[in-house]
Amino acid sequence: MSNSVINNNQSATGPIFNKDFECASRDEIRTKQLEQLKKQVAWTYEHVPYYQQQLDAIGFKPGDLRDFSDVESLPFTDKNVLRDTYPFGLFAVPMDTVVRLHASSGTTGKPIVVGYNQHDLEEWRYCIKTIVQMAGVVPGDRAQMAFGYGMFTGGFGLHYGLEDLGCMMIPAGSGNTERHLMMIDDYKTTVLIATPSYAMHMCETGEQLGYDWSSSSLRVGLFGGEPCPPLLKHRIEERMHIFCTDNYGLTEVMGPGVSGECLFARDQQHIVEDHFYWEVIDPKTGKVLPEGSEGELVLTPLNKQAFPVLRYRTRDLTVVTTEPCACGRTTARMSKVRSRTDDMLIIRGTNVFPSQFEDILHNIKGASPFYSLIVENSTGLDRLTLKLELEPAYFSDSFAELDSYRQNVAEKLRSVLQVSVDVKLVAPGSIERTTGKAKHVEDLRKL
Ligand code: DLL
Repeated sequence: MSNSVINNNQSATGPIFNKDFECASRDEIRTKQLEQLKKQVAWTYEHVPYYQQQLDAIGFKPGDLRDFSDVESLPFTDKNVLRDTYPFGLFAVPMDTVVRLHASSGTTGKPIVVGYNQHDLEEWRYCIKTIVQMAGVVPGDRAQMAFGYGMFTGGFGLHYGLEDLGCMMIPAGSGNTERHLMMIDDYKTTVLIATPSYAMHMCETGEQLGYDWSSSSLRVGLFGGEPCPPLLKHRIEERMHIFCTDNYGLTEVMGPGVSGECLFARDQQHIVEDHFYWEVIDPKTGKVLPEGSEGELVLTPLNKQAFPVLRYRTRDLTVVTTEPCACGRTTARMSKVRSRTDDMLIIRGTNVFPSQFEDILHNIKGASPFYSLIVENSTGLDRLTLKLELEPAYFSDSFAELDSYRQNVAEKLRSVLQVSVDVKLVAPGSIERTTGKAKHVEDLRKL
């Protein structure tokens, strides 16, 4: 986006936190990763009986790990393993040295729970410091937290990393949008931490209250926890006059801090490779794919003590490249996670991803980023309904105008998705806003 839209000038690249590693040659990065990987596999084998049994079962001893290709023979870990060992079955340190727990939703009623010792918290702060500086955040920035401080890793995870960097943390927490706006104004906040959908909600609420975003002190959005589709990002940048950056992570391997967006490779995120070994696999066969292929991201944290996991299957789909980046970093970049392997909807035999809707709507004037998809089959046939909120300027009292708009949207969707979609246009503001992760799909067939 052009600089004129941004409130304050950004430095050209933003600071680079650990130049020695982030700008090293690919060979140096791989050498360091392999060294760490060997230690991490040994630690995990020696401290977690579950992994010891798994590796013994395939006759693999930690010393057998000589090269990256050896990793491919190690078993994957998925959410089911965490569910079956709930709550502390995978912990690798005495419980009285665990100083923090976090949790995230599991595949059944129980959450999955992870733990950190002092060492892990320090490493977590390091990862956060790495990614926020990619986004141009510097010591002295005033960072306002709009994630909840709870079992979710977003709040505390980013909080302590930013504080350690030397930012003034404003721990506002989730919800109470008007209070957030007042704080931005009164405390001259420069960085907002939120899910992108909540940031959009703040933006709209501000506009309704006559808040002038163009003269606000906010400069950077550190958004994450859910996909930030191009349409949403574009709207936020345009209306809030900030740089919208995306950062990615998941509870099972740490929380936020896995990857972050620099100011050059927009829509891609540098992986914190001194802490995470990444692989991209074919989700069906489990085979590692060549660089540049889209597939499921598999992560192995490289420096975790209390809760180490090996080859965690994230279910997130991405493409990773190691091409050098204009920002000067040489660390690998993953494309924005737009969908998960378990997001895919099969509608009358056709595969449909919610991210496809976002791409189509992005190119339709007047479509807002707020929509919901409802799937049901009360008649025995799958039926897909899109409830789409229009931008206020496009919402009209004329039935004929709205109906022709609706038909146009339905036709565009049908031609790309190859399934018919019942489109319902709804008034601005009628799709529920959330302070946390937005939920776009309601699949009533499962009920
Ligand atoms: O959402 C960790 C996080 C908090 C990351 C705050 C960034 C900022 P979980 O609740 O375990 O952890 O959810 C992890 O959320 O597997 C993705 O499917 C999705 N996700 C997280 N960040 C992004 C992102 C946190 N930037 C799951 N883009 C992951 C797309 C994301 N999806």
